[in-house]
Amino acid sequence: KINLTIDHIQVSVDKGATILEAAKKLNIKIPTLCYHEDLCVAGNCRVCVVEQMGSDRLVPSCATPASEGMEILTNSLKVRNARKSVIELLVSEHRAECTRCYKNGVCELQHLSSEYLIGEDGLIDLVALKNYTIDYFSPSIIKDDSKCIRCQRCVRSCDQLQNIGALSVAYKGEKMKIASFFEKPMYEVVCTNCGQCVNRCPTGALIERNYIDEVWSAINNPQKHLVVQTAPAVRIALGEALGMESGNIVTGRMVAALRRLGFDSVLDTDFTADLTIIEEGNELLQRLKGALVDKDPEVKLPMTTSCSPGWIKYIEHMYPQLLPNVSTAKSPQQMFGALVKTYYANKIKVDPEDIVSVSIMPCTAKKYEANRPEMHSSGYKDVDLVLTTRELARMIEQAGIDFKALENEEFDSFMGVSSGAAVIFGATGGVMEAALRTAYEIVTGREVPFDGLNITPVRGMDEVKEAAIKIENPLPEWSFLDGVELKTCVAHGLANAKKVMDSVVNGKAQYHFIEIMACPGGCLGGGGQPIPTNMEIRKRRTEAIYREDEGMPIRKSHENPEVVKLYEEFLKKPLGHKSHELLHTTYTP
Ligand code: HC0
Repeated sequence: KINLTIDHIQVSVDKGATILEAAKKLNIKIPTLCYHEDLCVAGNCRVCVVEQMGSDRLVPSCATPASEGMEILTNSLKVRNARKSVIELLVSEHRAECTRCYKNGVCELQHLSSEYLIGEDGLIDLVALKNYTIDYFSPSIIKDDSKCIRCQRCVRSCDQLQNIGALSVAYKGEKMKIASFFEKPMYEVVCTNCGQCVNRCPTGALIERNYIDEVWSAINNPQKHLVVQTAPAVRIALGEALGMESGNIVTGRMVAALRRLGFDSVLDTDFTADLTIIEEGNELLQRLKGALVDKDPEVKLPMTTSCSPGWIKYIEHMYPQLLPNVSTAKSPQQMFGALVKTYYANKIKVDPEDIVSVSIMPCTAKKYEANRPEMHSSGYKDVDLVLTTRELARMIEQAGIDFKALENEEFDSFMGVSSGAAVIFGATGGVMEAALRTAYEIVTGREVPFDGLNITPVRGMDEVKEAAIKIENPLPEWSFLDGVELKTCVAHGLANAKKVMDSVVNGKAQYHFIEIMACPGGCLGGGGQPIPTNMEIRKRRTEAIYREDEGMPIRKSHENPEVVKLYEEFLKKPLGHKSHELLHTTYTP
């Protein structure tokens, strides 16, 4: 242990802990900007400087390890003056049009500027002297260089969490900026639209492209029938953006709020998450048969999941040779969109032309996914508008709804009923767990041999997780699987996806099925979720997801009665003609 004092208070920390961490232990808040708990330390903004007594230096608390006998002052006049100068400089380089900024009220620089009483005096508007670009071209993310304070949190998010490097530091000195490859628009470079940079940008330099006004216009158009679907991970995080603690499940309140906002049908992406399991599970079994029985060289294993659009864009860029390994099943969002304008439109007797299909997603890449040219299989754009969890929270605030006071309401049917297996899609390992619950039962007629359906080896925040299930005594139709050990792997965050895919490419991994989610923790850590994010918050969201699953009356996708009915009435059978037309696709490099 290391003993030191901070603001004259004794504290002991483990060797290697920083001054910032030691101060946190005492509940002393030191302001930070370039620091983020999920990322390595950069120490470049100097906002977190503190005074080390006995030395005339100020040191950055985020980058300085605590040492024995240190005496630290976090709020001396010297510290305050230095910090204020740093903040003044940052503000002078930042286009501070705060009242018109999307991040107004939630900008970390604005907050510090207010805390340190940065007035007009002495401020030089350096932004006016510079050329800057605003990149509006991506359907997911807006990058506004005039608001960038060059803290590089985005660069580190893209590099360390996602191993992509779509953003990096370009030029030096006053010309230094955060740029994409050759300063091309984000949609032309390797950016996967995951939004992890947006989640960690302290200012309005990187924000989601919002479609709030488009949704309000549609709601207020009496010709239009507004259908909304909500992703699994929204219901366990939306409350955070509306003044609640993390880890609250707000499914019923969210449904009530969506009705109050004016949506005509409030439905659930979880319904098509269950449907995805039926289609994808059957596809896996079909591939296993093709590889093990027919020995067909065209059949590719391991099969990977396909529901995370950031992952799809990543594999298209980085491992195009492995695209045949990706499940052809569309994501639940897109299956939902294709069904809404065909099956559902017919059921409620509304012309699909008059339906506006909106989805609420924890994800910025879902905006891009909905715009992909493949996603028109209903004959229309399957999903018209995608809002993030944050955008929905803003609409609820705009409408003056007291979210905490809402009574729980139920989703509409049809396409509103789901299972616990669908809810856990929102957590890393959830799609795998849901798939195994169903696939094992299809093959053996028995429940998966895990405690109460909980397949714990695929749960949790380990970077790469593996689980193997031995198939014994299968039903006659699946006798070729007798004794086969089904090997699975789960990774979340694209840096971890890279580790898994490299091991597939070099032949070291012998998996049958791999789940990849682009974001840390899975969709619950998506780029459209409430800010801030850190491991602690993601863990609380994860616990909430599994609580929601445990509390559901149905916990296996194949037992969802609405999905069963959908097959009876419309699709007829998994992987059938209609399914191929509406629910499957292929991706090209
Ligand atoms: Fe996900 Fe999904 S689980 S990708 O993370 O599969 O975004 O929550 O909606 O589509 O269902 C996100 C979350 C979804 C889809 C589902 C899948």
